[in-house]
Amino acid sequence: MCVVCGCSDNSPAHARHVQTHAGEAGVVQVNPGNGDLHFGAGAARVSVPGMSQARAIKLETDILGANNRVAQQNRAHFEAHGVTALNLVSSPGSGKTTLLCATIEALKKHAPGLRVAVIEGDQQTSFDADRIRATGAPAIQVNTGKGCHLDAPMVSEAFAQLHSHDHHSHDHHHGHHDDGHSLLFIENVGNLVCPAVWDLGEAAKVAILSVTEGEDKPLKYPDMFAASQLMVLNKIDLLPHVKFDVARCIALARRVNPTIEILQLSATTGEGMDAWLHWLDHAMGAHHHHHDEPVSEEAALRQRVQQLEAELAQAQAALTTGSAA
Ligand SMILES: Nc1nc2c(ncn2[C@@H]2O[C@H](COP(=O)(O)OP(=O)(O)OP(=O)(O)O)[C@@H](O)[C@H]2O)c(=O)[nH]1
Ligand SMILES: [Zn+2]
Ligand SMILES: [Zn+2]
Ligand SMILES: [Zn+2]
Repeated sequence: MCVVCGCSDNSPAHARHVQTHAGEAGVVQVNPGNGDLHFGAGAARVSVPGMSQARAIKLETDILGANNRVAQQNRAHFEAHGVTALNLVSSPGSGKTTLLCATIEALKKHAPGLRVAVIEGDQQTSFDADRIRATGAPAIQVNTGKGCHLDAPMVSEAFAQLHSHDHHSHDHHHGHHDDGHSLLFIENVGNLVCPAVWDLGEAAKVAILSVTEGEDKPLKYPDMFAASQLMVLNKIDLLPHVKFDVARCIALARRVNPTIEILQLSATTGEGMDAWLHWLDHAMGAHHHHHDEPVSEEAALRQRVQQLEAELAQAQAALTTGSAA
């Protein structure tokens, strides 16, 4: 996990090795059957050369604690401005920016008054922010350099930039007023590992998985799918050309996170976009809800359907992948 990588203040000359001395047992676990190694089996769930498990835990707790305090401030700030923030996480190239551009275009028709802004995280370049700005929506690029994820202070700064571009005389000592409801998409750095543990103050994490990546990703990178409220299965237009078992992917995602919601779509053909727009509408909450049926009844039904789907998926997973666990 990146929280503690490269932060060792101990001697780096200490090579990573099987540490069996007192207090350090279990940094690497060896499978006696085949020699496979597990470096995340210790208490810190990560191995860092030259660093004890206790120190790794302490460092991670301190760093994430500092991050989480800013994340809470972001959450309050978003709330005060009527902003629903969504944190889009995925491997590089799953189609996050393509989906965002398509979403912004679709929202121009479906919700013409709705304000949508984007914070784009990448190590280098402003390509993604440029793609968003080309749609007419405001975007701020955040380059992380060597960093492999966005953190809450970065999002705080980027939101302030959006703000000052949005209302020219935004005075940050203002009593926060309700500016009407708006959507803020935060596209995280393409990385299926560490963005899972960094709270940015978002309302929900949305994991994008494309069908070219393989259906086993939810089990291989469980933290991300456990942390996400929704999995968007993207590039379904490519299903005829790749070996990808959608049902198995869904079962594996539900094994990691039994309540995860799942949508299948193609950001390039537009298939499945309506369900995604509907999901966004729900994410924005009651303010913006325009259904005829009572919200509570529909929500209860959706929950029941999800529950049943999860049970079914678990049963299927037990049948089809039980031997691969
Ligand atoms: N066939 C197909 N291609 C897609 C779809 N969505 C995105 N792509 C393609 O996938 C590639 C990567 O798309 P991006 O939108 O740049 O992916 P990203 O997740 O934003 O990438 P990073 O920001 O670098 O992590 C591009 O060539 C897109 O045209 C889709 O639904 N179907
Ligand atoms: Zn992108
Ligand atoms: Zn990281
Ligand atoms: Zn403000």
